[in-house]
Amino acid sequence: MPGVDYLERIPNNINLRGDRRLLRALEEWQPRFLDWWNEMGPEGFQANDVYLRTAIGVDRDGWAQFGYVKMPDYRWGIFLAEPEPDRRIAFGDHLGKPAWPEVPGEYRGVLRRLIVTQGDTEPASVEQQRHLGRTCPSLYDLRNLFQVNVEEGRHLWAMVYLLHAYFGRDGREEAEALLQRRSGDHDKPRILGAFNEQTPDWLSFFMFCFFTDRDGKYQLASLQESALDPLSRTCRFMLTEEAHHMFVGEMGVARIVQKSCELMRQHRSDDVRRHGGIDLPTIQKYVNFHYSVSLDLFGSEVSTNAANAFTMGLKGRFEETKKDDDHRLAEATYAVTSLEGERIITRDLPALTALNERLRDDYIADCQRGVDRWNRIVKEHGIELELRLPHRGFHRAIGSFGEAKISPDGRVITEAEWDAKHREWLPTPEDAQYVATLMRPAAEPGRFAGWIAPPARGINGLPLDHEYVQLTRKEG
Ligand code: BYC
Repeated sequence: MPGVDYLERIPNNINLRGDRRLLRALEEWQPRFLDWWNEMGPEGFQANDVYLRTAIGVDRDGWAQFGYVKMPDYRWGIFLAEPEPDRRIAFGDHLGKPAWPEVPGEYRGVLRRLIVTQGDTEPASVEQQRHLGRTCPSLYDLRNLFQVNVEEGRHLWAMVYLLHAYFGRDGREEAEALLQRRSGDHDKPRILGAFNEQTPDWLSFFMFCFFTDRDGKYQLASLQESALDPLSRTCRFMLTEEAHHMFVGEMGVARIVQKSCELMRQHRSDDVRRHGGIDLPTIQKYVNFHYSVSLDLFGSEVSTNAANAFTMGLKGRFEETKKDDDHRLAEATYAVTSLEGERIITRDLPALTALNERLRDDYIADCQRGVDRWNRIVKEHGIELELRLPHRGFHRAIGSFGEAKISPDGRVITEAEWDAKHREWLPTPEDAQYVATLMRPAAEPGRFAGWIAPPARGINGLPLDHEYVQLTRKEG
């Protein structure tokens, strides 16, 4: 356990005790965070014991701690990955120079904005998911939801630490504002589009963890390359937590697909809804929705913001250090697919301004690998249907495609065609209503709702019928 001070009010591995000013600022923020958590965190389960994994160290073994915790008592803290000795800047104008221990004055504004944008998504997702506990498909899933939620809460801590430690009064104000905005709120919404959408049911939750948390993976991986060493180390540790969220999403959808296929085989019928399952065409519509709003999170295809962040050394590419080029991209080009007039075309553009698109491409390839794994389940059941990622231009709000209507198979279509067809492509209110009828709690140990298959194994080697959330001791 390298250097984690776990007994402190704010567990940390940054020697917080040695920085009185920062300690005081964070201790002032802590009760406000807890107020936010109690108001906007998982509704109705704050007094229950949950079998959670808590970070006690930043190495691989640091995750070995499992135990029952009431969520408000979770040890939210500040964990940075171990420093890399003599770390050098891997890209941009400062390539090869030592990584920065502090924020350079000239980059303050841009860095603050990146950190605030990242930080804002974390509480947003907790807010989006706060009602799901009431309709859990099993105690196993309920516990996973809460694990994801407390870790998103900790990711907020990670960004708030950076704001308090490196951005003075502006940072403190931003840290406050992170607790003030609310997902979906008309007057004070969260910053990015996907984080103002609703997560009303567990199908949406699993899709969100698969698609939207995966944006988190790619954004954090790019920020991990940052010349600002504390940001890099913070993101490096966050990425270890992010992996579990994507696992929850991928497995959740896989288990729904599995159950649907089982029902189709058992009843020799495609009409899975009659038998209490979620049919594959409905799953496809949810894929279309969550994938497209998550694609928007990468920004426009051509972005001077992204180019500047790269040149300044603030945000790199995915796996920057593994890339075999000059890491400056002054001359390089990159193939970008976008809408020009009425046509979708792919052209080589300056690689620097195409960085958002490049990251989106990495993300798309990763999503496809997951979809392929879902399709293997379908195939194993002898069913002739494939889930597909829609075209990158489908149902987009940000970037060139935001200005047009694109079909899932990548045709530029008229408003009239969109109006006639979008109900086949995106979840309709009736679909959502049907999914909502399935959302009845299965909260006895070992029980699973009828629309989702049990997972292959329990948590930390425990059986599936373990009481992962103890519901007997209720709130109040
Ligand atoms: N919604 O040059 P452009 C996660 C704005 S998820 C609303 O195209 P840029 C997590 C943009 O701000 C990861 N606005 O884009 C997952 C700009 O505004 P201004 C979160 C948007 O700046 C699950 C304008 O449009 N982390 O961790 O290159 C659960 C033109 O911008 C959107 C990050 O995002 C949008 N979708 O890139 C929990 C990393 N897209 O300047 C957590 C930090 C763009 O005109 N953020 N705009 O006022 C960034 O790196 C960049 O801000 C973005 C945008 C990639 C988001």
